[in-house]
Amino acid sequence: MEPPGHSKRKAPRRRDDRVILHFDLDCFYAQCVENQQPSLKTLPLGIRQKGILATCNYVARRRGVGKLTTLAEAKRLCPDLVIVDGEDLSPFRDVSKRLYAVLRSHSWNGKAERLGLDEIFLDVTDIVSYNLELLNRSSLAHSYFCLSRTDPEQGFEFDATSFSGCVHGDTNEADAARGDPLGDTLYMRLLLASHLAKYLRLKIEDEGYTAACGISTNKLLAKLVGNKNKPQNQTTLLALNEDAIFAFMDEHGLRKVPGIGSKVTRILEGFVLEKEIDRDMHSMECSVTAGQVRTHPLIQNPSVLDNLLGGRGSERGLSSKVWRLLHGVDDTEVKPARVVPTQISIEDTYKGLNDVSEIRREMGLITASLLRRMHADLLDEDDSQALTQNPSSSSSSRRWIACPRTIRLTTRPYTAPADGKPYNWARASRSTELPSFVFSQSMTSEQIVGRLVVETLMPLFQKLNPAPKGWNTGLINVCVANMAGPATGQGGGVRDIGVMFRRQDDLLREFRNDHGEGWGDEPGFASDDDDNIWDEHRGQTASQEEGSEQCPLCGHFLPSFAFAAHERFHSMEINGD
Ligand code: TTP
Ligand code: MG
Repeated sequence: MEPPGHSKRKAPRRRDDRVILHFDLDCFYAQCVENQQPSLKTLPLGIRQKGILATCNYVARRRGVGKLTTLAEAKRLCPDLVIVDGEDLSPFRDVSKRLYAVLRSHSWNGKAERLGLDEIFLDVTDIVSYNLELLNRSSLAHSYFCLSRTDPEQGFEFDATSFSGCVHGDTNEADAARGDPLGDTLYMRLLLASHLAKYLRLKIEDEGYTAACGISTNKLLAKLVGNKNKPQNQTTLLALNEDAIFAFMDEHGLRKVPGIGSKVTRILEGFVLEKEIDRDMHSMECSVTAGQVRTHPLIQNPSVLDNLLGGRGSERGLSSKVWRLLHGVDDTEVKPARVVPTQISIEDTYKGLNDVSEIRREMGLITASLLRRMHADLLDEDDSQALTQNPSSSSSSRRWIACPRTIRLTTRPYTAPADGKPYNWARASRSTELPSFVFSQSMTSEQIVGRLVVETLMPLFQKLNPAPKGWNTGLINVCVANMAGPATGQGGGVRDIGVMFRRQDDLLREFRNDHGEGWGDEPGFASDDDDNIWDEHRGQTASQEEGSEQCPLCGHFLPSFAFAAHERFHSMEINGD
């Protein structure tokens, strides 16, 4: 019998008309390094950033080493671990961009969304529907998958009587559908998508990189199911009815559901277990499953969640969003491929800089790296290679496809772990117009960097840090943003650039409104920017207990020394470059 005062349990409406692929590159930084030094492929390899391992290869993982392990712990677990410095992100960004281009080039509808450096969502609904129409019932085993509407030569042969890769789900349902495969279009759409996913993974492997892939009907399910078989594998979620989707979702720890943050987890876990949860005990682990919340007798609809999660300052729509996620419902679209990044930023962290010459030197290094990034990302594709190799020998044929109008300097003081103070997240920023000499074709990169540091960045630094000394600078970030069409006198524009930059303006507005200082989406998950539950953490300062602190973005608890690498990781995801 239903408890009094509660309406009937009602699942949110779902749509299963899309097919989404989610690619996650295996041990990404480690693969990049292995490709530079192939002899490392068979050895346990860790990629170091400021005292922790940002990642490690699967040889090391089999020896017990994990992501975000401290160097000392990793060495203890695996004494012969090879450790390579991963501070310079440029090679990772370059590979990320190249692999994204490979996947994006196969999209028909342009819906190819990059998340951080190594995850990509593709909405392949249109390609799959087209190929479903083409299937020949009488010879399914010898089917042909068309990759182009106009060129029938582009495609591959496949066996449409079975899935490619692993399948997760209800095999009884699958058997029933197999009796009349074409009778169940959802089954067949997922089956076709599994073959497309395999083809695309092989395309990535041609470039030297392996990935895991999840195949389902929305981003949430595709991302979750892709984790089932890693590395170098793929999993299709065969959940052909609502109950099968609930069964899949229910088994996940609450905190593992992308979009459910630590604060929500803590409240719901406390409610289910009927006890106060110590917030500092929280990590990505949670003893309560999504199913325990979804099926809780007192949580029958979002209005009950409202009472739990609502309250002053809570995000509008949070409870219905959590309710939908618990039921495996995620209507967020795969965002269209971005032609240019909304902004480019480079930063580094320090153990307290106080000397002006040190500040100037570090600013120079960051600015040089930023300029290289601008050349790679904002110059016409065909020409960027030449410019990257020799930026000072520019020719009039090279064009900027976008010109940032603003330069922003951000700094933050250093907090030593031993200080016993909460980690200082308070960044301060100053912006100004980006000088036009940055786009000069007659100056060398060194000259541009030199002028930018002296004429623009050091004055901004002085405004941000007016005291004559004792700055104790712990972080410097230089960012160019506010993309505009190509500057005049740069060899002309690009066709349809107006459309491109109207989109840019929208993206920038979104970014500025939601995340003033540049923080954005949940790590590891793309949610609608205007429907974002991650803001719950913004502005909080974590208390320092037992040497660990909570990331205000994802709620993950980390040792203090791990914050620099972790923060950089978030900043990459937000910048999307
Ligand atoms: P992940 O996809 O989380 O990790 P991964 O690709 O190394 O391993 P997996 O096979 O499990 O997918 O992150 C992608 C890259 O981001 C990773 O190679 C290193 C970097 N990274 C950080 O710099 N800091 C972090 O806190 C994490 C989690 C990742
Ligand atoms: Mg990965």
